[in-house]
Amino acid sequence: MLPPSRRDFVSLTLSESGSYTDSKQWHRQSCWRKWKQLSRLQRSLILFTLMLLLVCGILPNCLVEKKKMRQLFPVFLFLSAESRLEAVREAFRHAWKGYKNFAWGHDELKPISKSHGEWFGLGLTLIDALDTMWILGLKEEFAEAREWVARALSFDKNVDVNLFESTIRILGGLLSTYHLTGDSLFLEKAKDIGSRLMPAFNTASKIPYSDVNIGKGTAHPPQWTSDSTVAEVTSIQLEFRELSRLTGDPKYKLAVMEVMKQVHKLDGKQDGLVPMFINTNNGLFTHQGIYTLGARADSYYEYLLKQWIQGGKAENELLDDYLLAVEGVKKNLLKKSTPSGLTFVGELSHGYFSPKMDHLVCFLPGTLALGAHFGLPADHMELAKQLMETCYQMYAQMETGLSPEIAHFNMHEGSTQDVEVKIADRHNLLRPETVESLFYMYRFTKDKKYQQWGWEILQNFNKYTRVPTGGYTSINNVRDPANPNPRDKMESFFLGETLKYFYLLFSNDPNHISLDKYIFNTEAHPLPIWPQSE
Ligand code: DMJ
Repeated sequence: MLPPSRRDFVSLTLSESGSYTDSKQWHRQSCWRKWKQLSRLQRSLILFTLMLLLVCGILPNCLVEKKKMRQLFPVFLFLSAESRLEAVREAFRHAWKGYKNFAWGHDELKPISKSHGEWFGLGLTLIDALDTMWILGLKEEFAEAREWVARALSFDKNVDVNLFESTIRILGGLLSTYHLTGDSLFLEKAKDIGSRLMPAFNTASKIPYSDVNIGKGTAHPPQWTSDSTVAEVTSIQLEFRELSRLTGDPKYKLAVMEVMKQVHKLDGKQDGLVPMFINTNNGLFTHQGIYTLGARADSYYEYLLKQWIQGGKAENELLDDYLLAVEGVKKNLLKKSTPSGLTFVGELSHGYFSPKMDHLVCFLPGTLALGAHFGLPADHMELAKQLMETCYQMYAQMETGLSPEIAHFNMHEGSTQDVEVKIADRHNLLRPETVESLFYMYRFTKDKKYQQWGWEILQNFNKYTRVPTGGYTSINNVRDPANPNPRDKMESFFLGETLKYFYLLFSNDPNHISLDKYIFNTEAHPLPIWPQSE
């Protein structure tokens, strides 16, 4: 027996003969009948094919609200790799235009006031951006900048610089540019700044001071304390070790490895997690009991792993400390948010957990993935994937699609929003950490969603931080798309790191700065992994 619908169809067919005069109406009815004649499977197939055509743009675009489609079918909307790479080059050129016109040779561009800011007075943005230009293939821009380094860059200046910042940005930038280009100019400049930074290590404990006068050869702690920051004294090792290798002079390496040796043995850690300060007189941790993977501790963890990789995976103490710290993170700092169950890394203060996570912590998925790539436990990669999702959500859940500097995660039952942002934490400084981790995650998994997430972020930087007259600016409020409130500063790491990681994320060539040959310092400057024989 026919199902009821078929019976309807049969009766309709019979009544049709000779009674329809309006051909359009007849055609419609006829199509409808044919449609109803099809089996459920046939109808589903046709619907699915139509949907595909629609998504691929064969049917008119206006039929679909693009944004909705992007959310539903992101896989169909990938742009070609080349157009994304070109978009990054274009962003770089735009940033460079502002720097060149209003801040040439100075540390930072102030794109709104069309002026510059000075920190050390050493052309910080220009040096930080050298290897980015090389990697992006921006030859003209690179040539101009090289000219400035050759003619105008002098470290013979009566100026106080921060040891950590000038090591990772200037020494790191010069060393990596030397390696990429083979141009000895950059090595000479690296030797010059490296040796001028050495007075920082002349302390009673051999834990370096935070500040050095590179003209006078004197060093000192900040005015208000004799402490240095733990992340700062433990994240200069990749650069000084490489300087020793290149110069054949062991003094640089010995100085920074002494710091690692001492920190390795120190009391005051909790399950491998370190406090944020260390005293330069007695070499002990201070302000104990506070543990974070964010500001003042972050790159300690990153450099444990990276030194181990740089040195050919032979320095077991570094590996042991890294593995212990990852377990410490899991045990003490990892929680899930409500309602979505995002895994996040909070902080511990004298036994109390705080669901606060700095954007800086978003280096962690990339570092965990890098470790897993070099043979560390597979569950590091699983954690990396979860944290990567969280870091992406720190962007996606904001009204501008840009992450705040600090997020607080909800853990209360019944919460409707995972991420909350305090008013003082709503700024975005164009930081790189999430894009950096997306780059590692894409390299190791080949999962296109990481490129797609990065693409969304780049578009939001363009929408809310690009200054029409040149440059990009930090903003004060990621929650207000109508008034993100520019801060008038383009940090050097936007060119040194953020745009470089965008470019490498969108490149499908794993040999373009191969992660088996290079290790990125914490300012995104690639340094060679030493050959096993060394
Ligand atoms: C950079 O200078 C480095 O990435 C550092 O490790 C952390 N802070 C900035 C970028 O956010």
